[in-house]
Amino acid sequence: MSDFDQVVRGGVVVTGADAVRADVGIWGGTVAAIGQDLDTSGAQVIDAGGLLVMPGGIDTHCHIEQLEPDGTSYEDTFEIASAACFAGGTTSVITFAAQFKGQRLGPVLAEYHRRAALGMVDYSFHQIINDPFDAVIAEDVPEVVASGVRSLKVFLTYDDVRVNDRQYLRVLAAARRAGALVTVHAENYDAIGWLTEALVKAGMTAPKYHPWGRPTVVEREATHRAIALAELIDQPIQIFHVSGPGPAEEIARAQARGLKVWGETCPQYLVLQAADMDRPGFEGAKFMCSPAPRGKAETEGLWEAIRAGTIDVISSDHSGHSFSKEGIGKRRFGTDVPFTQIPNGVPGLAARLPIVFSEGVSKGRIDLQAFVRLTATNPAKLFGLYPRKGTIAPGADADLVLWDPAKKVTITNSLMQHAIDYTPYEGLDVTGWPVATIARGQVVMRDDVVTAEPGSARFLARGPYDMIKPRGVFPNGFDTSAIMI
Ligand code: DUC
Ligand code: ZN
Ligand code: ZN
Repeated sequence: MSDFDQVVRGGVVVTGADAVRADVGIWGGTVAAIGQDLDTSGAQVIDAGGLLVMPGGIDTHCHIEQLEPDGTSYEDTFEIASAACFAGGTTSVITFAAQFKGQRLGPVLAEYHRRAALGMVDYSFHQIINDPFDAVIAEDVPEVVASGVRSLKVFLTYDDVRVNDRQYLRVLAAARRAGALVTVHAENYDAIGWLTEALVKAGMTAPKYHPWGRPTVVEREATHRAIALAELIDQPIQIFHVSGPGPAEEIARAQARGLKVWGETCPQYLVLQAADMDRPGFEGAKFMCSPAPRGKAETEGLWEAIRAGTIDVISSDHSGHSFSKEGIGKRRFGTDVPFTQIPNGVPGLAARLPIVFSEGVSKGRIDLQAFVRLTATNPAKLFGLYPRKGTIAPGADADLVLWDPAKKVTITNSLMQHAIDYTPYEGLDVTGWPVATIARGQVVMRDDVVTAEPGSARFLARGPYDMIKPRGVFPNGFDTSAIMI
């Protein structure tokens, strides 16, 4: 009788470091052994012949069932989003708990826990801080972090949710005291406001003008400022959704100086372009996200930054806004509106791994191990999930994706398995596709059919870890985070 419940047999096991032909033995939902010709007697055998066996993807930036200030929410429920994740080979997410003005964090987080527990994909949260008033900073942030939500998120732009520089400093200091990472949406609020007002006054209001209102320079400036202020507090940060080499250079310079600054990008910046928004009528709204997709040269520059390690995580920034449904999603405020009133964001939970694999590995830009690092291992390490998640090793959760590297697929919305009525990647040809997804030892997707039980999701509490410890270096030698201001 073998020591395993299941054996994934005959695949090429790929981790962030290696690619070896081996079997993976699973017992009780965790990896028990990796080896040649494991004993399969009495175990369920999952044939991986001709396939890659990789860690399930970890998507550390996705907006699932996120509430809006008016009480409505992004369209995918956790249940549907879980199906989309499994369809695309992703087995863990870090999504958002969004605070709005005047709210204490405890009840906000509790509501997101209630919703996420109804899904199937393992989850954690970034706590969005929109209103860092005294009780939030002094009491709520330490409580939220102690409960296992070890990352905060701030927006430096957007009317309803942004923090100003002084508020950002407050959040950085609170994170430093509590031992949390801060993630940042970095675009310059006033510059975008200025440009947008000019565009609207000039009658340039179609979706194609969205990128005109937020060119690279506004992202570059905010990235530089976000890093400089983090340096002042000595607080580690990750810059979200880097759209091109301009902001990536700011990150590279900070990293070269030894600062704890990391960069993330998303598939939309690897395959979409500003020109996609230049379509007749309202069609361009399908591609509107912020920062805006740029051009082909920026895409190649991004790959350079990825290969250099400046950008070491690729997440989806999945945002559930349908295109054709009246009164919601992209049409929330109608279609006869300036681009300023079209909700930002594109869906991408299921498309993330196939696009990164196809554009990266199949086109020869990165190797298999880099693919695993970018989509699973590095996000797990940066956000305190490693080695339980993000690798294939004895003791790790048996979260696996069985991948056919040669399968050619044309992306179409039904394959995405989300609640959104379109994908911005419709018609994109990819090489490489997930054949099966295994979450904690259960086969939850095979041949595009998802079979997971709603309510099987688990919260991933994240304790302290070394990677995000501050350096103890201050520009003026004075640790202001030690003082509650
Ligand atoms: N940009 C964001 O900052 N959030 C959601 C979607 C988007 O495009
Ligand atoms: Zn953002
Ligand atoms: Zn986002």
